[in-house]
Amino acid sequence: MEEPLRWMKIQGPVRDRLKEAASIIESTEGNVRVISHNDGDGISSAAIISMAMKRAGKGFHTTMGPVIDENALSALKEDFDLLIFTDMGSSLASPISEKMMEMGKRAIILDHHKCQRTSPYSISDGRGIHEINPRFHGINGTTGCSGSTLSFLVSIAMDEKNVDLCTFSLAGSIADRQHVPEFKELNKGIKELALEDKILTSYIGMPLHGASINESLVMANDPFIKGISADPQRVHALLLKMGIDPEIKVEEVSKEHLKVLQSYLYTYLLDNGIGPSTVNELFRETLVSAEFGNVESLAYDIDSCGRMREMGVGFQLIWGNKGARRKAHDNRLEYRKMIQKNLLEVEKSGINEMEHIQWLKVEKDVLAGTIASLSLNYLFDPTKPVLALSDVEGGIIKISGRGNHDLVRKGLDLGSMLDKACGSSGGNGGGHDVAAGGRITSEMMMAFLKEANEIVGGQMEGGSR
Ligand SMILES: [Mn+2]
Repeated sequence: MEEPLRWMKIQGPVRDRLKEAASIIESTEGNVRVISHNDGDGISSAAIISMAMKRAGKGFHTTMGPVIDENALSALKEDFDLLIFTDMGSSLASPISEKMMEMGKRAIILDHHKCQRTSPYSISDGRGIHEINPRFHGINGTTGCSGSTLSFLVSIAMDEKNVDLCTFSLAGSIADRQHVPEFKELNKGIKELALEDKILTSYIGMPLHGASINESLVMANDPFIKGISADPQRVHALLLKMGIDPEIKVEEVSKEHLKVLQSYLYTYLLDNGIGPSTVNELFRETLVSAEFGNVESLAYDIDSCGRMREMGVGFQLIWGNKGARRKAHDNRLEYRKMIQKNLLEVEKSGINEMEHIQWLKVEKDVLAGTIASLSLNYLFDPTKPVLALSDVEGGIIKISGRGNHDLVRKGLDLGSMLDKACGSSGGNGGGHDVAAGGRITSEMMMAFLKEANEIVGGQMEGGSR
């Protein structure tokens, strides 16, 4: 294959900026400090760029944590010559720039999050920062490019041999849910490169993740198959009835058997009132690595390391450590169990219905977003967005709102709703149309819900306003 960036048709300013980032790294003689986000995309971004530096013989030190703030920035020690931010940095470009000028050092920002500016910071502008963010180049940073995408593209700009890291580029994008309903823009180019180079293979099918076909159905949360998931006896009987040995690996199930099982589940989910677009999204392209298995499964293993605050385990997994791989898989199982326990509780206790929204209380605020989204898609009325409310310290309620693409098409914008409704309850909120969050004080809860209900009603077709 010709030079990968050219092959993927990554040309013009984006290609120039990737190449420039590569040459900044190559020209750095001293230590490189990498600071990345602590989620699945952040861990993958960090592991990819660190591997590229190791292969290039560079000295580096990598940390992963929450998105850095100005305090953490001012506490930076002068123990590096180049600072690289991955999966974060664009929103703090201005203070980072000041800090770099003060220290006389350089920084690279590889970020895909929204920011207020319309053009990137550049070293040639005297800002001390070389910033790459797809949003400055007409590429969708929410769906077409993650932090890992950028880390990977800089890595292959450094050396084409790093093309094997494409698996983790795609895993990072999956962790940021950029694969549903399909890979787009830069992610799509990388997927095609991976298939063309035979690093990955693909088939169309439902996501089934687990050590055995049995485990993959018992532990299924997305989809949560009401009446089947979490019921080992029912799963066992169902598989036997289809002539499938429950203990074999998903990859070992014959094509014919897989077809029988998947068409059964397709019909079952539809018959149980699951929205057709949710069911259709389940039947998507699945990527498989000979070494790392199902790439979506790999992505969730890495992501759950972030959720369990064991980012180093996810990082080591990507670097090929077998023990870390087992530990990451255990982390995922533990996380899946926690989610499933909460889903079963929610299924039992039910949801509070209002005219245009539904809401429930979730004890652990870190699970709220996931529980909101899974309850909407698999447990309750898919035509009303779900708000999950969690009590956190100081009499504060944290809110996670989740919708789906059908609702967004009908006018739902949870980001603007939470901005408004939290704002008039003395709190704050915001985010995307399909997923957003906010905070209010607990005594404002009822007033907030009433206004949230009215705003959503107004946004949706046939609403009350
Ligand atoms: Mn990200």
